[in-house]
Parts: sequence; structure tokens; C-alpha cells
Amino acid sequence: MKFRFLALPLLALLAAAPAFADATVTIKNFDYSPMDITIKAGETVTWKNLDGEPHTVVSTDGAFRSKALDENDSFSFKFDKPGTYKYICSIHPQMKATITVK
Ligand SMILES: [Cu+2]
Repeated sequence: MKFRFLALPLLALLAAAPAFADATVTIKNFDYSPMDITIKAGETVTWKNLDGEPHTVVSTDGAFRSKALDENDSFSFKFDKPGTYKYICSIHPQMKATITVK
């Protein structure tokens, strides 16, 4: 019987989680974290900005481009093709990171 009391909050947690994100990159202190991640083709990366400054996520070869993300905004992109995807923040071009898709 105890299980019933546990199951409801657990289901609520699952429903609240973004089911589409296979990997998450946080943006904090003008850095992407982790800076380099490897995922599988078909997976989705979600970036979330935790800085008070706006940041963007812009592929250097044009594969994806976010709008300016304010604090706590997020951006997701699904990577269908294997490859190495370098990206920068277009507002602070010294911010660089890479997604590797296998
Ligand atoms: Cu930035």
C-alpha cells in the first residue's frame, strides 16, 4: 500500500521533466558546461542559460542558431547527422564549445 503514496509524486516528477532532452548543457559564468559532449545521432541537446547576461548558441557552420537566451531560457536542437558541431555565443564570441555526434 505504501507504493501508492510513492508512485504519485514520482509520476509528477516524470511529467515535469523535459522528455525530449538527451543531454543538457548549462551556460554559466560565460562558459558552456560541459564544453565538449558526445551524443548519438537522433539525440537532442538542450542548452539552459543560468547567467543574468543573455547568451546565444550559434553553430559555426550554420547548422543551428538560438535566439538570445535570457536567464533561465533554454534552446533545444536535435542532431540527426553524425559529425563535429562547433558553436559559439554570438554576443561573446570567446565562448566556444563542441558537440560530437556519433
Ligand atoms: Cu554569451
